[in-house]
Amino acid sequence: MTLNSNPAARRHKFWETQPVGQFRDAADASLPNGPIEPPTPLSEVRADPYPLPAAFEWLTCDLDDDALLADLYSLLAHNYVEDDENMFRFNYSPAFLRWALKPPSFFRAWHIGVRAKESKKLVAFISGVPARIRARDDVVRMAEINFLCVHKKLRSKRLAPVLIREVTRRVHQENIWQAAYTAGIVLPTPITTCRYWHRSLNPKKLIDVGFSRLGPRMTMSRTVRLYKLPDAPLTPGFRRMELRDVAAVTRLLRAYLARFVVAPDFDEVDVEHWLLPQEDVVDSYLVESPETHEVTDFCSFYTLPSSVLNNANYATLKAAYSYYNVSTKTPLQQLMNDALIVAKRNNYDVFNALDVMENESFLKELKFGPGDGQLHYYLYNYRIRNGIKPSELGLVLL
Ligand code: NHW
Repeated sequence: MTLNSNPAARRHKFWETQPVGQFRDAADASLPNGPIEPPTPLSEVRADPYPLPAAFEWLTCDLDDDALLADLYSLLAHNYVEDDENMFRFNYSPAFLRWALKPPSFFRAWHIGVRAKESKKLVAFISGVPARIRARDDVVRMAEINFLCVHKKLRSKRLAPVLIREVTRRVHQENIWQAAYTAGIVLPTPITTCRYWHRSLNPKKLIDVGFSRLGPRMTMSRTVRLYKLPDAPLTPGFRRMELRDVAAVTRLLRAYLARFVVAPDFDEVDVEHWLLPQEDVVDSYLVESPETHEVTDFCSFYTLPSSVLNNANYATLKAAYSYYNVSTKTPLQQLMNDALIVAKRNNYDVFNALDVMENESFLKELKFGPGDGQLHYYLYNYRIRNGIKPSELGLVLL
């Protein structure tokens, strides 16, 4: 082992100053669960934005402005998350960004850009959206922080801590003191660490772009046969969710999410926003019993393509990401098989799922394979001693 190859031994000049679980406290059983520090009086929350290097200025983003949205799309499309081998980069669509960043009661002040004073070019971004997240019996108002991005040319200049401090300040101004976020890197301290699993829908393309490899002793035609799916869903009464289903889906989802240690506290307004289908953004299906017309099961996925970097034949991979799924009558495995079928029918190349909630129960059976990246989940200013297992987590962040 080389020095500091253990992430917990690495110094974190910024994170060591923040109210998050510190690695050194991991063994301290006397620390209580819940908020790490109490709220400060609102009058003591810093009134002015944090200073930026002289060439840059803050920009509160109006995502209803198509030109600004296009700038944000472009910043992320060129500078956001890549895989370890730099073969793929997330390519969140403009419509997706609007959906992700403008949920009910969103705060415009939490859509924070940094631009060059002279050229007005957008060079960095961070965002928050409000959410109610339950940790054990405690429903907490939080910010979900996402889309932290610094232009490739401005990396390693400690801009990220400035963005994080600024979003924290603006969240505090709304009298909110906790946050949830995920990252592919290890920071102090994950509440849990999940793995992505991938189910090939278009194996030939996935192999051509280097996303997957032909298995040992496998030919392309055997691989294509292995992943073949029926043309239409198999479960009677399986159909797309509609506006009239919001109440039934909310009931199903609330009852289901109550089983997990950390999960969102969704009401009907949230469900309408986060789960009602929007083309190429989010898609949801349910099973309505042909006899009783009761809604008994539900599944959903969101659409997040990745740019394929440096491939002559393909520019993007169309990926579906498992979102929230609830089974009460249809076995979860059968429900998810139908989700795969509709994703395949809608030309997705791959269906991804984390090992959260009860997903482990269908991953292997439905021919998902484990990915190499990990996704760490974090809470800001909220301690969950000893963390939780992925299967105890009922939260999917975009
Ligand atoms: S995770 C996706 C993050 N984005 C990307 O990976 C895109 C590509 N990379 C970049 O744009 C989903 C840059 O590399 C970024 C870092 C901007 C990531 N989370 O400026 P410096 C999210 O968006 C720490 C948190 O020199 P850089 C969730 C790092 O540990 N911290 O780095 C976002 C170090 O601090 P340390 C991260 O490479 C959650 C410092 O930044 C991080 O030029 C945010 C280095 O800064 C990450 N992903 O820019 C937290 N990556 O202490 C929200 C690096 O270790 C917290 N760092 O020295 C809650 C706030 C709200 C609270 C409300 C009460």
